[in-house]
Amino acid sequence: MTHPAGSSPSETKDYDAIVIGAGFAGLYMLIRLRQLGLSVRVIEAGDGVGGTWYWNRYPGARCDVESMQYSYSFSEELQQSWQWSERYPRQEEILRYINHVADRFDLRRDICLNTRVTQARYDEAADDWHVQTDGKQTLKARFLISAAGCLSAAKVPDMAGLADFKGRWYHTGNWPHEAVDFTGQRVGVIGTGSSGIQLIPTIARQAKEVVVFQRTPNFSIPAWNGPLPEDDQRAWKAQYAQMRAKARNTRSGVLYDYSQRSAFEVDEAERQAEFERRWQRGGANFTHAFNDIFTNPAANESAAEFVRHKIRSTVTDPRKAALLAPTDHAIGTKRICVDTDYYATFNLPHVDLVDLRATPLQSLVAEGIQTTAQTYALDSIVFATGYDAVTGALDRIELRGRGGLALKDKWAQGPRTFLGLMAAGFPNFFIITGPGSPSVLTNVIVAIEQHVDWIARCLAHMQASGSTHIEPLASAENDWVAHVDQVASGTLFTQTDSWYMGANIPGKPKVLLPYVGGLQNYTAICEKVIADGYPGLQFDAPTHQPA
Ligand code: N01
Repeated sequence: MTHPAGSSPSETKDYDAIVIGAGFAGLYMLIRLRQLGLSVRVIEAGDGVGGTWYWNRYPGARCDVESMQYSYSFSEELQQSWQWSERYPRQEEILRYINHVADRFDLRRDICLNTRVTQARYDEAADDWHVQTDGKQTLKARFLISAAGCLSAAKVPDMAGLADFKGRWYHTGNWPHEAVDFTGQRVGVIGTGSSGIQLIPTIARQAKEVVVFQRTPNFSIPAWNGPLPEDDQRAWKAQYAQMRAKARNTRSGVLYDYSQRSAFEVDEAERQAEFERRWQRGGANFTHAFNDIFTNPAANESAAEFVRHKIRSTVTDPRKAALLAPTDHAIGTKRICVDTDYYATFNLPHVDLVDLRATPLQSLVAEGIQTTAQTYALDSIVFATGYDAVTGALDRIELRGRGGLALKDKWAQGPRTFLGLMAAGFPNFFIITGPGSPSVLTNVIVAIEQHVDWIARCLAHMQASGSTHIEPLASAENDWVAHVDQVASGTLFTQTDSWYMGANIPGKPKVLLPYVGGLQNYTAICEKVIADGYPGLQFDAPTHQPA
């Protein structure tokens, strides 16, 4: 039975599987679990489906993967029938698409909205999971599957004086559902990552004054967004299956133009021409101009300098231009941003840029933001300050495995998983796009479908062999963690303080959270595990005594 917004079942209920989250991952997992004949409950904190795209409704929110690729591939009818309107999809359009999927596949009856999982505890005797929600329900299930998302635990920094601020404040990842009108307002924006870079030009079109508080500048490539021509859409659809298969066989799950050349196989003029060609095409394709941009500091610097030059030639005020041009990290080692008019926005007379490195933010005060230099009077403040990424959503649940071990404690020195899918000591528990899988370095829908399909195939194998218990061996987990670390150490990613490294969260261990070995290589490893009969996984519970 569907539980409408605000209501929830009160009795303790048993299911075969409980899925945490009704975003792209949770919905597809539900479809696959139903196909296996399993009873499923999806628990969703929001009062609608959509996950990240339900919460991120800030002005200008848009995906930086192109519409034709940022969608499910599991249903030919679905991908043929859905019409995208723009090259890069707006948040509203993605949310409409997700809702369409929920209706089309009749998913809502197994989704409990407005309910947050607060605790999940593995019961060794029963070999099942007991799940507690904020609605004080207790649900039991053999399998627990996290579809809680990689960028869902919004992080408002601990800032002195937040409670004193007399205006209104917002976080991009938890935007109000009612319209927010900044007309005539003085708005402060803290944060210049992907969210801030999308939001700042949009707010600047409305507000009387915008003050951007920047700690670290980011590299951004223009989107050159526009309507998606009908012909392009038709061409994609004519060969959708082949295009999807090709995308799955790339390192990021996106059909970029991946160069096979080193930046120094060509001369300076050709290198610049290649960067220019990609700049004119727009989007994250830029960082694939040469095959050594993520591994060779000199190759990376040539790409970075090209972008810095673009910034300097766009932003007319030399002070702002210098502040906006990143020099502290290799391009692409923080998530590359894709924008519409970001740099040009700083040419508007009512848009100011404050360098928090030179004049650190001291506190919020009743009238606005106080730095070491001055107080900025503001009506509203927007925190575009990001997420406790990849592990944050799970850390916020009290999730306990064998012997009462908390997942948070197990991961205290950095996440440990087998394939990013499972954790030793946490039987019958799967994580979709977990740490140690390609996740946030990919078109996440491609990564989600790969994980969900793998989990469904694994469960089908268990059904066929009559087993009800699965758990990775500690040795297999150790080997995987060592491989993830070894691949990471050959890249420039580990040299940058980014959310990929957990560096944005005080106290979080600095570990490259996603697997950087490429989606296609990762998928091949997962396929081999299936083909070889699931080595590294133990089926059936030695501690479980059937009644
Ligand atoms: O968050 P971020 P985001 N004082 O962590 C600053 C995806 N996404 O929400 O770098 C002052 O990238 C922080 O500064 P610093 C995408 O994967 C995709 O923008 O820590 N500043 C930084 O500038 C993306 O990467 C899309 O020095 C503080 C900013 O806040 C990911 O989500 C759109 C601060 C946070 O940047 C996260 O992006 C949006 C403090 N105390 C998001 N704390 C698209 O598809 C933090 N900052 C287009």
